[in-house]
Amino acid sequence: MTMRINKRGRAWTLAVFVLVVFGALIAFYRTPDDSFADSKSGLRDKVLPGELDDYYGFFSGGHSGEIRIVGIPSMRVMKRVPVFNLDSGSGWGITNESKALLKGQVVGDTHHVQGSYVDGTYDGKFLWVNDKSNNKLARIRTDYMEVDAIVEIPNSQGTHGTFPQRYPQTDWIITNSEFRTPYATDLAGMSDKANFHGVHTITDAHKMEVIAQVTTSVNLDLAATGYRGKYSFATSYNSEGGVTLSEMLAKDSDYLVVFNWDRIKKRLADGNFETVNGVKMMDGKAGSDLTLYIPVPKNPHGVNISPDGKYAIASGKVSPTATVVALDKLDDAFAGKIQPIDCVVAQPEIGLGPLHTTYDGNGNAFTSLFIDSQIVKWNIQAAIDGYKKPGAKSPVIDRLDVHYQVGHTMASMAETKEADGNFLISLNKISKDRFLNVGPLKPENDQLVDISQKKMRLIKDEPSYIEPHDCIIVRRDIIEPLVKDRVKMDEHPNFTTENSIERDGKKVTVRLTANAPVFGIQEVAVKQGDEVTFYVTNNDEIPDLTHGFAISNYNINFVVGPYQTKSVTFVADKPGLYWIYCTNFCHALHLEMRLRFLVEAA
Ligand code: RUQ
Ligand code: CUA
Ligand code: CA
Repeated sequence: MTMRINKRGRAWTLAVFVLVVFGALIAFYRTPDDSFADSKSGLRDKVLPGELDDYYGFFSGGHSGEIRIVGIPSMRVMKRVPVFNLDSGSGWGITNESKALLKGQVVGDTHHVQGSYVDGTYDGKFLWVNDKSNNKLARIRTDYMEVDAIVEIPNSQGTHGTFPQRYPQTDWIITNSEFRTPYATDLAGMSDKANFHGVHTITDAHKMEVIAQVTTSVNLDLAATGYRGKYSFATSYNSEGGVTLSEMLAKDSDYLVVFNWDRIKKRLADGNFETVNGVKMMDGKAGSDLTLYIPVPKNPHGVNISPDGKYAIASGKVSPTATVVALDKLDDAFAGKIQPIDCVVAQPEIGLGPLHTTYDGNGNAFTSLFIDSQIVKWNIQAAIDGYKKPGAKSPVIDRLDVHYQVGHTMASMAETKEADGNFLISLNKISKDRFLNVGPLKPENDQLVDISQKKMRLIKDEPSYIEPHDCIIVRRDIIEPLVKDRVKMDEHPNFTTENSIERDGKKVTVRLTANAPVFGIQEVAVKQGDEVTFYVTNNDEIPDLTHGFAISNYNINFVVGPYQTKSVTFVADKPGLYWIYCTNFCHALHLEMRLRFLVEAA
């Protein structure tokens, strides 16, 4: 009996042991829906050491004033490109070259990075980004990934939505003024709300000069352009013309404003415009033949065009709906054959606080829901089929919780006709408990999502520094072949392969070469009060070999990439000996790469 029990006990123990081991193995190899494991869809969502990413992500940096280049799917931040900000890592805002572009301002608020287009997709050559705070538009050349032009947008405040022409190529860039302003400077003129207006600014993408502005009585928020080069779009949440929150929320409906490019071009050709502060200005207020005001419920924010070019989708922040506008109806609406509201072909209820919509290229839309903290996936055709049909099935296919309070969302290549439906980024404003506590100012949480299957799958959390608003995700093969390892040396008029010190009165010009591990001059002597200019050329052509140039106690610090030339001009106001040194670890003898700067007391 005892023996039998023992035998049976042993059998049970063995059975339990086998089950536990088996269970553990299953648990170990199982891929739960929410895990960070590789996708069942065959999408590569891990990038191992030594491997390269599949996409370039270009993220705005909000009030950091910069933009960032992020590898996708790894979400590794590979580079920060200073735009409107001062950056001591690169010397942006310190060199003469960058100061000439910044014009004394070193703060910015970048929201919307966009790329240059040919025939509805990226050509990879340029990026543009707005500065909402100082009302500017910057262009970044992608061969060097550096800003090469900044234009000030006059008559505009809250310069926000930004979008390039998509077809036939990017010749125009549009920007919207979110804040309405008067041009008056007397108190009565400034106080009268009737004098306030929004402006839709058209900038020449090549010359980076403002071409024209179209004014509206309403504010203009986010921007888009169509795929036929005929129309641009702006949401307006302040159709009330209010100046306080309650005034701006008074009406149940605001607008999607459409701008007619053929008619704007005709006005320009005919000279049919006013000139305000040097800008050609046209009246696009309600009733103008330049604009169409399509009603959208309440306080809309984002507007995004579907990759097939058929629809504009705008969402009302305080309405749980998305409004689908059929772009093939716009010609008839501008011709007066139908009413603006007749362009609306669907208005599905999708959730609370809808902001921005992106696309997978398979007829599905993905809208960020700020209040619900979700991305909602819905089918555009299903929404159209069910429009105004009581009891129609919801077009919603899936919902994914994001963490938390998502602003923008963007899918891979989704702002082009080549939307590929692979990845989606959810740019969440609040990370709350997702990362180690780092003090009152927490990182944001940029989440990567696989959208290649019917159900969305969260792949990755990535903390990010304030404050990406928007991003675009561009296939690697479009950008990578254009990016250079070194600049063209003679691109800078003062590049130098020789070293010299010249004096002209109180002006001293130093031409200085940098070759690892020495600067071409070992001692520069000037007098207190001299105006000194250094032109520094990095004569090393080796990729990745960057030299730095810092002058001790003189608030000067910048880097110079291979074959690049940068310059700085300053008054030598402090007497004494100040070491100039290379800041970028370039050689085994990098620490010895320095020279003496002697300032003789006056
Ligand atoms: S705006 S979410 Cu420029 Cu949507 Cu920030
Ligand atoms: Cu050159 Cu360090
Ligand atoms: Ca409103």
